[in-house]
Amino acid sequence: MSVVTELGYLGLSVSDLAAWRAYAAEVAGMEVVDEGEGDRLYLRMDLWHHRIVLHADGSDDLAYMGWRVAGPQEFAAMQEKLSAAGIPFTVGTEADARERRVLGLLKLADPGGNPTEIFFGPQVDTHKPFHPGRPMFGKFLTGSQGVGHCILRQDDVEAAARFYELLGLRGSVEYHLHLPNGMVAQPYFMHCNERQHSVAFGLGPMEKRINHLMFEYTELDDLGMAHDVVRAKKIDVALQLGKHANDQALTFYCANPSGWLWEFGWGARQAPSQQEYYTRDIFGHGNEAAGYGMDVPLL
Ligand code: MBD
Ligand code: FE
Repeated sequence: MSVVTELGYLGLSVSDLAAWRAYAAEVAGMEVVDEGEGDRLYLRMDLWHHRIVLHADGSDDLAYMGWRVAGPQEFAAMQEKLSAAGIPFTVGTEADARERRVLGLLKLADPGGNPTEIFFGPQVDTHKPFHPGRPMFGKFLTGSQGVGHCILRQDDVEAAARFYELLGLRGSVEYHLHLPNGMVAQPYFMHCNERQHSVAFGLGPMEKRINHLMFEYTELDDLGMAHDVVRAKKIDVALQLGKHANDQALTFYCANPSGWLWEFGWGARQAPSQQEYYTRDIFGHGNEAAGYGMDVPLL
């Protein structure tokens, strides 16, 4: 059985690379690495060569997600599993693998059409200490929990759930949120390691492939510092500080330079072994700036 073990990396298409360089370093605290290619920047969050690539190709959306499998055996078994399920994929060339800094990768699409990669063997630069883009009290929480989580566009939630189950994730609907129009939003959350969810969907129609990327600090004070910087720079906050019912992380959501959201977090609990659902968050998460697809009432 081959299962994915973490959301390992992300590629983001951006139009304003300079704004992104400043945002990633000064707001989030990520290490920006410029290897002189001109069309991209790498964002480090730990010892990996990178966790995020910013591609300056102008579409201001998710470019691809990379899901990790443990090694070459799991990589081969995953290809067999996808073939048996009739899911089309291509095997990345050596040049593709070099570009991603991995030993091997597959390229496919999830049912929402989101470019998806399955890889093994990331380049880990153990000789190069993580150097944050601004002073940090602690680190980014990655390791076996991967980069964080994202909420994706999926027109067919059931099809998306079956696809991610095939990859090895588990989960279900975790909220019934009563909307002002009388409808009930039922977002679906899935996990593949201790991180309570690595992917979620089912928040309704979306303009972009991605609504938000969540990442987590190990220290509360880094979340507080990020929040101060966001407020000082008057960056749009879509959801104010609050604590989710499912992962119980203290988070806030602010706009990134591509006009979608980054969710900054701290203190999430691990995924419980049995399914639960909730009707609201614990506290906070008040709606502030509208128009980012997060106008759902979480309280
Ligand atoms: C999350 O991370 C989230 O983004 C939403 C909308 C609800 C619960 C947890
Ligand atoms: Fe989230």
